[in-house]
Amino acid sequence: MKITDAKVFLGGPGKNYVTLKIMTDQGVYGLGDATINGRETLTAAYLTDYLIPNLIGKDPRNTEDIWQFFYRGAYFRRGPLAMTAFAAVDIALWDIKAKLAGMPLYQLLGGKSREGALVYAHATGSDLEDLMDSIAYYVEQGYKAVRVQCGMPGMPSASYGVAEGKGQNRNYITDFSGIIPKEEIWDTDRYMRFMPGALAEIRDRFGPDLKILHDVHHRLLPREAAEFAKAVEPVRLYWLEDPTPADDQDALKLLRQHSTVPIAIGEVFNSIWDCNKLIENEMIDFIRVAVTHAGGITHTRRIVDLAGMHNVRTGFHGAPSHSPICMAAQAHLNAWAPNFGIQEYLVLGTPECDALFPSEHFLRDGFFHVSDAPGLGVDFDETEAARYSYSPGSLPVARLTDGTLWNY
Ligand code: EZ4
Ligand code: CO
Repeated sequence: MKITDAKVFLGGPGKNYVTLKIMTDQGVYGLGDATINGRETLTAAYLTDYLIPNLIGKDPRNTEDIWQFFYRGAYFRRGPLAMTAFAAVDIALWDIKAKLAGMPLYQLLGGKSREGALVYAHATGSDLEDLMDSIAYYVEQGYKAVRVQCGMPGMPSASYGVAEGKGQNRNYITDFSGIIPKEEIWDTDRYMRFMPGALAEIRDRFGPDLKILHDVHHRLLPREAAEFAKAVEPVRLYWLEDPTPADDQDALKLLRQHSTVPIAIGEVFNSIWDCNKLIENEMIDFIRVAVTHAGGITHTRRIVDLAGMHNVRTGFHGAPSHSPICMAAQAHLNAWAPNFGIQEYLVLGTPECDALFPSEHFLRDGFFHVSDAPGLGVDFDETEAARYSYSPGSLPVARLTDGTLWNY
């Protein structure tokens, strides 16, 4: 069996999805995703210029050897762009393998460990009352877990995760168009004074059962993060996400000495070498890698197994910029993983998105149910794809009130 051709598609409804389709001499094809927010043309180029020419003629069933060929063969290892491009190939090859077996992909990983996978939604508000309405909306929809992000009184501009405007159609992704990023102002002192009290009010309003998550988005120094984690301990968060930037695998030592709040980190990691110390030293409770950004199923499965040995559960990244192909791959890992925790789930469920990526995966009462179709269980409509093209965009940057560039 041989790979005969592969194509990259760039674009989608409101998003620059990078979709890979690998064709074989037996008619079976596989789909992969190389979407990386704000750098989509680069993973597309990595695929087109290097990986695809090297795939032609290879046996698509040798997922491991092909992964090793690209990873070791790159000489300059790892990095988000390369690992995302490898992920697209790997996901597509697992799709082919499962289609050949006539099974949903999770069967090849070890079958189902649970029926539905717990997901969380994103509630957001320009102020606390607005956020309360947003949380109530998701609770009414049946969600058992909600991430809460809130605008802060006196903060000079909108900050990460916070909606502009109010009402049922609030969407915290406002306008990321253009290659020059928009700038936000971040005031750590105001955040430290406001947010713990706001989280306590949310807990009071919604009672003990709701799983409440909060994303600090890398904004605090290690000492500040420890103070914050202590302050929010009575709220009983499901998790506190990215309290500090994740580059420093020792940054959580102080926090761990002072607080038992569960910590989730890893959405910017692209390999097991970014998180092995965090996991082995049991500095985190949830690992947040995305299968798309961490080398695909072959590599992410190794991270999941290492995590499982150290009581770290999964909480894969699933922001709105993640394509339905990434989410399908994660759904199969979630169905299998013995140490599954929760899944962030925010794929744009619009008719346009469903038309481009038809699938039978579905969400019900706050749980994601994986499709039983052979392979990934998601397709790609090339006629629909012809409607879309790349639209330049960039994530914002953050500055402190004195102008110092900070962590977005
Ligand atoms: O900022 O996906 O938890 N989710 C997040 C996301 C990330 C974006 C970056 O591409 O932190 O909203
Ligand atoms: Co996050």
